[in-house]
Amino acid sequence: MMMINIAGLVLISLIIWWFWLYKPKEVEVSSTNDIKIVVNNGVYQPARIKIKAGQQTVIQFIRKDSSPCASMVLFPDVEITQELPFNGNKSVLLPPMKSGEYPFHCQMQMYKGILIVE
Ligand SMILES: [Cu+2]
Repeated sequence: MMMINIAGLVLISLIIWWFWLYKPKEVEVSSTNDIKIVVNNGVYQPARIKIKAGQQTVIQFIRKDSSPCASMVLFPDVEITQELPFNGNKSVLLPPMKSGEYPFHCQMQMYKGILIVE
């Protein structure tokens, strides 16, 4: 009985850690071309991307996580949904955007990133 309780506690704290406490390492990229994001271990890396307002941007996603969670990336504000091939690269073309912050994420929002347009 004791063991089960401990296992339950560990599980609960893991869940809390994952959803509320864990912050992906924030790496900022400011660039207009050759932006690459690696999708692995539950994080986009980098997860903060600075791009220029008013011009098209191409971001290349490199997916290394085989879980179905990683198989899609969504940019809800510009209505882009892109499937990412496992162990492959996929370029996503973003239209010119106004300055602001635009989140992007997987379909379940476990992978999270933000585009900073300025
Ligand atoms: Cu997901």
